[in-house]
Amino acid sequence: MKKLKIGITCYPTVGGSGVIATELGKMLAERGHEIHFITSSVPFRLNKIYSNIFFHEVEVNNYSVFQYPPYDIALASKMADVIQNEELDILHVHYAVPHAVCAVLAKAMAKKDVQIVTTLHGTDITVLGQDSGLTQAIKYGIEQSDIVTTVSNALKEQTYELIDTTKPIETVYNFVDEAIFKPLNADYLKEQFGIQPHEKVLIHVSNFRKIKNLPDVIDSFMKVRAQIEAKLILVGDGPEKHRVMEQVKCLPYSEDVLFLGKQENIAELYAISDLKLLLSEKESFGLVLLEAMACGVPGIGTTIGGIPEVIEHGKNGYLVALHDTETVAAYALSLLQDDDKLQRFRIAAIETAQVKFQSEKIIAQYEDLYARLLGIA
Ligand code: GMT
Repeated sequence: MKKLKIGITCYPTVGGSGVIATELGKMLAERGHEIHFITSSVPFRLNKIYSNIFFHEVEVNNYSVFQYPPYDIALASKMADVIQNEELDILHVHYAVPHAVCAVLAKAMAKKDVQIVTTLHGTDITVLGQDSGLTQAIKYGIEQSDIVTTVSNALKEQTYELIDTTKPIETVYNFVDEAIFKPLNADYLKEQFGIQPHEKVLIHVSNFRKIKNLPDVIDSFMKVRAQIEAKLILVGDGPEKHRVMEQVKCLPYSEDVLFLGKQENIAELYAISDLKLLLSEKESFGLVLLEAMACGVPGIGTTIGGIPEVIEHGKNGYLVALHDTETVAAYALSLLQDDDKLQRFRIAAIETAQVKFQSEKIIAQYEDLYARLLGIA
């Protein structure tokens, strides 16, 4: 395929959408495309030097005349500069607001025929889409984009439910870097965390927002722990963390819940884990589930949003109704008390990650979509 100049804008801090945007940029660069990240800081997963990846920092000066720093205008202005100076073919933005709206404004400012691709990740629709103060902007960003994608079919349907639009939307699933998320041996970590070799390990990774439903994760674990020796590893930080810590303090087996805070080498933590819990109230995809699966850790997730597109019930994990912690515990025990079954689920999880969500296949889907837009298909 012809090598393209592609601009990428995302939230560069920790979060699934930023991870996907960054990994996409890295993998496109490995295929020879020239990538220009236009973000407020270097994306956190951009941890390697590439000669064909460039970073354009969006700087917002907080002049006293402004009541609020004008980030969106600064971003649009920087995008317009990059479109013009670098002669971008594609500007791929992640999130409808503000990024798609900024891209549309930037294209008008730059007076260039750059093609805008917008990927919706979930929170921008399922949370922001319910905010009447933003609906018009989200609809505008979606409709003015040249192509819109969602990370699951469920998110596509939710977008049509919440945003009154007939814009065609395509599903392009998330993926992981298989070179990082793969089965590893990290038994030494078990010892460091004081986990006995025979103890089973459950893991939850999130940004501890309310929608991640941590109380059910704790409750499910306590039910499991009442039956078998196990530990729960909680990775991440966020608004609900303090409340969750307080909740755990008052429970039996509180010493079996380990709060690890934010961690970078999550694959090593998956290497010592047997089961992943993601019991969210809202989840457009659940990238953390896929990361775990790629490392050989099956998951139990709620029948919410895109989770049923990642977990195949009874094969690579289990699906449960929201707040049904009895069933979560029953399924967890059925796996953790049967090594052969757990092994079958582990293998199936790896296979799902490697086949259905294979990165090469997904990157090729994005390339096809760019080629279609540029008429070079
Ligand atoms: O889950 C979060 O709170 C972070 C959020 C984001 O915007 O980065 O994640 C969303 O995008 C991820 C990547 O596509 C998805 O895997 C998550 O499911 C999605 N989160 C929600 O829908 C709540």
